[in-house]
Amino acid sequence: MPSGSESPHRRYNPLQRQWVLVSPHRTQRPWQGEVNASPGFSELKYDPKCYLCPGNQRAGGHTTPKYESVYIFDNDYPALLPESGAPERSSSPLLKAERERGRCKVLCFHPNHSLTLPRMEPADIRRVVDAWTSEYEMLSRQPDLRYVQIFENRGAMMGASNPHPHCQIWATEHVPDEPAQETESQKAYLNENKRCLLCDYLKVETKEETRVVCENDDFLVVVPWWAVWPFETLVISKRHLGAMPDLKDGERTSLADILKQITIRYDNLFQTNFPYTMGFHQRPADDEAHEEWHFHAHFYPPLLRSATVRKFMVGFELLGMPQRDITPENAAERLREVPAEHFYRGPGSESE
Ligand code: H2U
Ligand code: ZN
Repeated sequence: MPSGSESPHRRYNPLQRQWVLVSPHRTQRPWQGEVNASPGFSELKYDPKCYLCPGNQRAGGHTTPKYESVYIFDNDYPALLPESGAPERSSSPLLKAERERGRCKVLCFHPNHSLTLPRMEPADIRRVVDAWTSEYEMLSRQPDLRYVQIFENRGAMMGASNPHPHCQIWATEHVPDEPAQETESQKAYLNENKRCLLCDYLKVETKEETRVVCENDDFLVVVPWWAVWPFETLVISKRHLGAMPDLKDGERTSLADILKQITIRYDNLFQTNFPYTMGFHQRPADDEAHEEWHFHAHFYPPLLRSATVRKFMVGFELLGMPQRDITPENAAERLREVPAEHFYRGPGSESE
């Protein structure tokens, strides 16, 4: 960490081309909030009321079959539809609209209602990686789709409607704004430097070490220099590749392993079922080769000081720019210091 960084400064995010205000001195202000809460794990292996548990009824008369590893279905309440008419012409260019076709799917990670990624067996997470890969392949082949966004909302705090381990996949006709911005940034960096932005960033973080949380042969996890959320992390593939189908067999196993590693650390940090939104950023599925694209995942967790105290994007952050008190270096250190083994040994644990 460079000297002088205990005073307020701003840091640049080269993927989003945005700044974040860092105010490390503010962590010294008094705090009298709650520091502990219950672990928040469900101990039910099967919940008769859960629409994602094997054999149960879903909305619209569908039944979730008695699946044994992963299960994928079309979202019964899709935000996007395969067929969608063009919007009516508006009365002004300031009232712009475009058609957006797409698909929405739900992917259950495991039949056990109470398991979460950090508590799943590595071989079971590997099955999830395989399912993500074939979904990406299948959806990116559709001529009307140009982006495949795989994401997991975990915990009610992040809007997950159900504790059963699952993620969503939304595939869209247009590349959404976040990956579109990352595409432009990576393209510009490659043009200017003749090297990949995230390959270079990987070298910097490996050398500096202060923001590294954990790693394996094929992936590195850092609290990025420009992190906005207190314990935000970036999972970067060590090899330059653009999307899941490019992963070799061993790299898929490594991806499963690194997801387990980082989510265990998250749970251990506040000894809770740690909420987050996570998702993969992959090469757009349009007609271009996208040599600039470097596969990665973002974890955006809202928790700040304990299992119940979260960060809100309000005030200056809504009106001006994002701001953080705890430095990325400090967040990485705290995530590194927790044990690599999951703290929870409840009746829902696989290891029992
Ligand atoms: P979230 O927990 O991230 O909200 O994902 C659950 C999804 O499951 C959600 O998008 C869908 C919701 O539309 N769903 C069904 O497809 N069928 C149901 O019977 C209930 C919920
Ligand atoms: Zn369930």
